[in-house]
Amino acid sequence: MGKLHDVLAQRIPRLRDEIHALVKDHGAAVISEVTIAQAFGGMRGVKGLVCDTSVVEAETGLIVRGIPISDLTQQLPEEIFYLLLTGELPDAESLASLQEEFRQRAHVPSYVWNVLKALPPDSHPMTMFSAAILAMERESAFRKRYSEGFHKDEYWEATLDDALTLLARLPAIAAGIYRIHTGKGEPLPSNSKLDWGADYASMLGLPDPTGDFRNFIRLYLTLHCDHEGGNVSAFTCHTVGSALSDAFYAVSAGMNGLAGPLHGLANQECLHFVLGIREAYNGVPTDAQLRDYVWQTLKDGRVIPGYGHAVLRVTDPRFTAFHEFGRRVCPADEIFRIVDRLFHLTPGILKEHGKIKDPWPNVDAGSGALLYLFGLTEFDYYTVLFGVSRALGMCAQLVLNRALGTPITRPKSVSTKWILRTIGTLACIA
Ligand code: AMX
Repeated sequence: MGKLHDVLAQRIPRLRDEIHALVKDHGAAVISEVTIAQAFGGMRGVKGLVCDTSVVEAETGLIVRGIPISDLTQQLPEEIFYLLLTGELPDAESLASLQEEFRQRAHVPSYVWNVLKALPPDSHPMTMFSAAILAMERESAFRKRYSEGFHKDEYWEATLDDALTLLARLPAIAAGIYRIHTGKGEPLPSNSKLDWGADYASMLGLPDPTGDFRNFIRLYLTLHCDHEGGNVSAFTCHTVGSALSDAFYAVSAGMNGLAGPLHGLANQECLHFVLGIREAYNGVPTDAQLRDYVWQTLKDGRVIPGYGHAVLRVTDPRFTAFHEFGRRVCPADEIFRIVDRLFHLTPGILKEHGKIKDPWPNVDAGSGALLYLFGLTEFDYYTVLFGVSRALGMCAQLVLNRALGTPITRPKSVSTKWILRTIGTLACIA
């Protein structure tokens, strides 16, 4: 399995020893407490998971293996996968070896296309994406080796094998879904001369005379790669994987979480919001009109898509990267100008509104506008792009967890009665 496998094979024993010693020497140290509000409130802020691929700090945003995402915008997504897994960016030889590995595994078997074409035409692209990943489970190296019986120290190798197959095929599958779903025609063939992101862009079949679109897709895939371990898709993938369900089961499950409107589907909601503004004002509104529009949305009890975050308390650096890309490539575009004005006005309005903890734009506030500009106007497809990228993080986390023998996830739940009894109020209520 090439150089990536060899680098991991060399490092994993040391990593196992380090974690083993840490738990043995300090296993009883307390790192978190849980309040009743947290137990009822989506476990926000509870530290009960370990994830070394990336961290998200409230004041800095995404940091991948110690490197702020804003310093990684020039890297290819496959370099990011290597970084997530090993903690280092690959040298030229390691990158070439990983790209070759992807090329050798890139062929999508015909049964996957048959599954996709058999789905009803109104199926959401995320349903198609998750179904395609799940359909490939029959090829899992992990499941095959597990049923034959293999040593738990080798689980990570079979998981890496599955992850490489899955990732290698995702661009063709995702691009094929775009073409099938939008009726643009048969899936286009992969071009083995291109890198992972550029090949995906090319298989979507949209015009790209300047090469800006492929650069944008590379950037998109790099920026969405991972967001530590507790977000819905990563945590779902982790939990399913912890039952030793293989990477196809686990990543497909993670994608189902990503499909939710408060998570990965938010990017399509954002563009919808921006297009609604353009339609309402027949172009780019004045700042006063925009202010009214945002306030009215809040008064109607709706959220401003693309603003707020469960963890972040600053402008998401991934939004900044997209914003800078837009300023360079399409500063005069109407939709981009609305995104830009919203960025200047919305945080102040949300602060004044007073409910939201993070009034700043998240990753989704601007990416849809750029996709739209490049002709990718079918915004129910956008979460699939997010999913192709996020599969990098899900797969890296799965491989590392199998390497460390992370046990099955099983937090303890308690009943409301138990809580009432614990705080001594059950008698008053009952
Ligand atoms: N517009 C208006 N109100 C908002 C808001 C927004 N963008 N974001 C949060 N609020 C409101 C909440 O509805 C909540 O109101 P309530 O007390 O009446 O229920 C209050 O502010 C407090 O919420 P919070 O603690 O600041 O947010 P959270 O951690 O519960 O949720 C998130 C975070 C992202 C789900 C939320 O900010 C939101 O719905 N944003 C809009 C959708 C979006 O952009 N999602 C993308 C997230 C990134 C991703 O995963 N792709």
